[in-house]
Amino acid sequence: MDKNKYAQKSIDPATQAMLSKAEQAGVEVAWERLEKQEPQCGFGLLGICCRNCNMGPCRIDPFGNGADKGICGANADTIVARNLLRTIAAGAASHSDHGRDVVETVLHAAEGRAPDYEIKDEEKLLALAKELKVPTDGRSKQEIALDIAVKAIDEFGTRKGTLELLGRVPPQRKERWEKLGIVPRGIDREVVEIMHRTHMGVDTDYVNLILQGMRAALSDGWGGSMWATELSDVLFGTPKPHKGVSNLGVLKEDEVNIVVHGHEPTLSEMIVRAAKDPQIVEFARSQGAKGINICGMCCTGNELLMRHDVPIAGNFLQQELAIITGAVEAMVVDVQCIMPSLTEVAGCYHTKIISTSPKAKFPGAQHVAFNEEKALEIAREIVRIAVENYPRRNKEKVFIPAEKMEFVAGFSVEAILSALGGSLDPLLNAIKEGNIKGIAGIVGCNNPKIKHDYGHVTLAEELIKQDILVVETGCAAIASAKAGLLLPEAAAKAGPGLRAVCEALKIPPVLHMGSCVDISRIMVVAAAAARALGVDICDLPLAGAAPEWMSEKAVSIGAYVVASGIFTVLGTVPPVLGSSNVAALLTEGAKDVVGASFAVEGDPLKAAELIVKHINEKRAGLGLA
Ligand code: SF4
Ligand code: MSK
Repeated sequence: MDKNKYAQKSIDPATQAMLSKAEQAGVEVAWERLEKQEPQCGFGLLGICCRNCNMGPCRIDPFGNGADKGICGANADTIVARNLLRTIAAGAASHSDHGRDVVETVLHAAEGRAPDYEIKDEEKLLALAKELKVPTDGRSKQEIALDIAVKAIDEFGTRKGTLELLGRVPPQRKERWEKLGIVPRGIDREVVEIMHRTHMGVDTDYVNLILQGMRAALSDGWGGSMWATELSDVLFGTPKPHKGVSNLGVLKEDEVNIVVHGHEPTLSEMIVRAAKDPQIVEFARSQGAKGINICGMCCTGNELLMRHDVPIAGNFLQQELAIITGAVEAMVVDVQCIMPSLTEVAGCYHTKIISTSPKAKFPGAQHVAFNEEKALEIAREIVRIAVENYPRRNKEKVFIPAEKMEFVAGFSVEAILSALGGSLDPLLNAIKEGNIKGIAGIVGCNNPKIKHDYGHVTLAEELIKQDILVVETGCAAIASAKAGLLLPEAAAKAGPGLRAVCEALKIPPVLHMGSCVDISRIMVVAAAAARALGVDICDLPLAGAAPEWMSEKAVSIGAYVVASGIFTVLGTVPPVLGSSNVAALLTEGAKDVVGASFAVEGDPLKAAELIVKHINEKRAGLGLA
């Protein structure tokens, strides 16, 4: 076996071992499919192809020898900006539709139509009620939850102007948005407006287009995504720090392995409950298994590990590899980041792919329609299907890599405040004193164009060395979990200032704050810090990074993080280089507009340098050494 070949694809030994197994078994995975796509289409990479009407498709010649306009006359600036906006619309819609589903579950639970769900975090419910001016005196938690859910559901298509949760935004930031005309309205309106403005013959001004992209993204970050986080906490409990285990080694040779994958916690929470049912456990024993092992994958996994002792099998590029272990009885999928290849890979093993959302069906998968009115019953059915599949496991095909790593996760805003003794002051003081130089959010996916987990782990290690506290979500956080960076002991890898703070608080130098929608938690901390210091978010020593991003959701995230005033470094290039004007606006001009901009840097060591420089500049701006 040419070990080096796999080491070029991933830094994770479990992934390397599974790539070898996949190759030996002749099972194709994402890395090989990327090779077959190469060289990738240059027009697509530059963002200069358009098929927004049927006079096209049109494309701009990037070398200036051929067409410099589409048939309608749209130039590269218009085409690149329109394409970017449609990407933002898709990403913002995905997060926010997830958010809407969570809100609807709370609504139905409060109405008594989803009897298996209950309000788990009454304290958070009451805090939200206060924020939203929902009366609480003498009222049951169901009555309060109902009012909150109705207010929240109205937010998605609100006709009353701006969003409820914008009360959290520092006034300086809101004023900036008002001047620019980008105060976000309901997500339904913003996404529809993007689709309208990018239709043939509507908005052709790239600056005007990009501003609408920011507005829609802000509606995701401070609306749809934030509602997903807030109400998931109300329904399933606000995360608190606790230990877990990560990587493919969490799969068990002698148990029924069920991997829950996707994004929404509503069904997976029930699957965790169903798998503990003594009758089902007994049934698993009758099938020859010692028990039932529920593991997470991607952000469904992140949602579970934030609140339960549920191990996480891996991040985005490990979904196919989990099946290739030959030890997974069922992979239960909901929405987003589920590779269409899964059913084909599963066809080589006994694994059943079980789709559950009416929004996401997969040819070759078994569909068990999720219905929150019968949530636990459906979860039991799914677990039973997996258990019945256990005797079909071919032991000769099973190989589970040994690698697994402990981690501590569950750093909600509330948990961070509690670790700090109830207020942000100790953190702000540590920043003022220079023990912590600043905070960087590392988020986003895996992408086979970047060595798997290398971007995330290298950047996080480099930043903590420089006394920068790292907060993470999504597949970035899973990468850090596998690398051991989410343990308090990892403070030994941090610079002396950060190390001392982490040791005093008994926290890791890299904090896992949740799934992709939970980037809203990072925004809440940033906004609260800015308010406490009386400055705008863009004045703070903060930065964002998405070293291995791939999804449209990541584009929406990047847009709302930058539009909120946080400098963000991307590890893979978005398709905007076909317009030097759009690229310049995003990387330079945006600073004058929203006080922050993007940078693109594929080398995480150089990305760390950019972030450190930025944080030092912001510290100087605040008069800090
Ligand atoms: Fe071509 Fe213009 Fe139609 Fe796009 S909108 S496909 S550039 S004619
Ligand atoms: S799952 S959006 S690959 S972070 Fe949220 Fe991971 Fe990116 Fe999906």
